Amino acid sequence: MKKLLITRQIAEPVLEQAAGLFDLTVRTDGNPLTVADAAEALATYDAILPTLGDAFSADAFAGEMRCKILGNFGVGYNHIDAAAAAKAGVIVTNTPDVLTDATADIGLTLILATARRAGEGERMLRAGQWEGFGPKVKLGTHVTGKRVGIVGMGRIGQAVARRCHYGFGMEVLFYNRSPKSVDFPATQIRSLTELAASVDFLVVTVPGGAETRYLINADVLGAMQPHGIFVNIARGEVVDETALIDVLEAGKIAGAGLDVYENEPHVPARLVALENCVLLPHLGSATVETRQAMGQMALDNIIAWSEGREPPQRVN
Ligand code: 8YV
Repeated sequence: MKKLLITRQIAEPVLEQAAGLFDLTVRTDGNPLTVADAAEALATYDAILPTLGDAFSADAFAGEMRCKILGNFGVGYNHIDAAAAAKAGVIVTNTPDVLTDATADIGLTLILATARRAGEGERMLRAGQWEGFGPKVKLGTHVTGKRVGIVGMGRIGQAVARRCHYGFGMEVLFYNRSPKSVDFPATQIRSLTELAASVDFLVVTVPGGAETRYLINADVLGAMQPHGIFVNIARGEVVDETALIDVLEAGKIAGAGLDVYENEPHVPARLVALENCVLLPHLGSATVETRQAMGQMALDNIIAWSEGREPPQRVN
């Protein structure tokens, strides 16, 4: 039997199926693998099902290699050096599509919660500070009919845009590295700063990794309008977090809704102190249905490899 490591406690039915097919080890430690842990796992197991943050950097692939496949649990795999893996003969797969809707829903949750000051209102109520209805209590920004700018019109970007257009009658503008046509009304803008300057809501949905690191920098954030709201459901490293905090503190933008951070799970105290931010703990794909589907897809890729078939969601 091939040795499989699953690095976190994922959905029970997936674990049960894996236990029937492989010599299975499931980590109980909630912390991600360090580079040294990752290197040891690569030398010990035939297959690994890793999650966000497990440090499969180039250094992890430098040593002894027993592993043949990393079936990543998640669409984003910026914690895996896929090129180094390929060089070491390790297949990498991911879990696209199954989490698109859940992640887009979190995007809309953040747009609405930030614009309508839901976090602030909830905190006030729970603190026993609500003094009753007032015509001017916690007035927010209208969402319906406004203009949204999507940064990265991939699967998740399109799903956010569709919700904005069909659900909220919003005008959709977007920035994408390559020309992109979509099956709903949306205008591609060539410059990211021009997009930032033109919209009421700027939503980031690009993949993480070296190519998009700090794509959202002080220039882009500085171009936003004072009533603009910034939303990130991609990866924290896509945004210069300090620059974002600077514009928020200075009141140069109206607020931010964030699901991801530069150094998760660390969230800077300056960000936590800002009332006009809605801060979620990386919940993008966190529904029971989606997390089960992700686990199943990751395992199915590993099963395909173990049966000598091409893993369907191979990325390297
Ligand atoms: C996952 C995500 O929960 O799929 C992704 O890229 O960001 C999350 O929704 C995470 O990757 C789990 O490993």
